[in-house]
Amino acid sequence: MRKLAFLFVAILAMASPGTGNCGPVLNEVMADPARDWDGDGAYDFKNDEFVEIVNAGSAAVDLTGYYLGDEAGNFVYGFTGSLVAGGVRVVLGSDAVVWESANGQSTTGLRLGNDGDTVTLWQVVEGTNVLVDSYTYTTVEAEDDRSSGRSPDGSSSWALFDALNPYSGSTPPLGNGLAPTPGGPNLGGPPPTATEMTTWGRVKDLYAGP
Ligand SMILES: [Ca+2]
Ligand SMILES: [Ca+2]
Ligand SMILES: [Ca+2]
Repeated sequence: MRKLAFLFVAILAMASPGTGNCGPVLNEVMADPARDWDGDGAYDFKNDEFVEIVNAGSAAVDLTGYYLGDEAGNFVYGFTGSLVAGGVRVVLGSDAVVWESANGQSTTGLRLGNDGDTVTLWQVVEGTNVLVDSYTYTTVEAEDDRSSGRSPDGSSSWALFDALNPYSGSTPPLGNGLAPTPGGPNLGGPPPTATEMTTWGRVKDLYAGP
């Protein structure tokens, strides 16, 4: 009986992203960008969307076989390389377009609807698509330049990063007054190293002003 109880707890732990007993999970989502988040010099509603993942586990993870998907589970981006424990990786809409083009798909990007939508993270294990994590956001979260993110990285609670477009309502997730951090740790903190995220420098430039 005790063994059964332990097994149940273990299964629960595996099924709950952000409990510290897992690998990559979704960490931040921006569905309705209003500026040039991918740093290509132009604003585009599709290319400047982003989804960030974090490795919430305690060891580096090979991201080969992990995919971002839309609400129907259609893949929009395939990861490569490895991610250190606690490391974050951002996928911009333009990254998804490049991946889709290389994989013979229509180049619809991350497909983050602005009326609320669901983002999914998958791992293909021996030919089977396994849902690793999903996040469903509301239309409030999908307003100009607001992102929703785990707060802090990898935890089970989500906040609205609303510094660029403050939200004063009371529907969770509540605004925390902080800026979105594509490729950087949520809730401030030092920016990641250059090898972790090159886009971060471009994002910082956005806030530096003239
Ligand atoms: Ca959108
Ligand atoms: Ca852009
Ligand atoms: Ca972030």
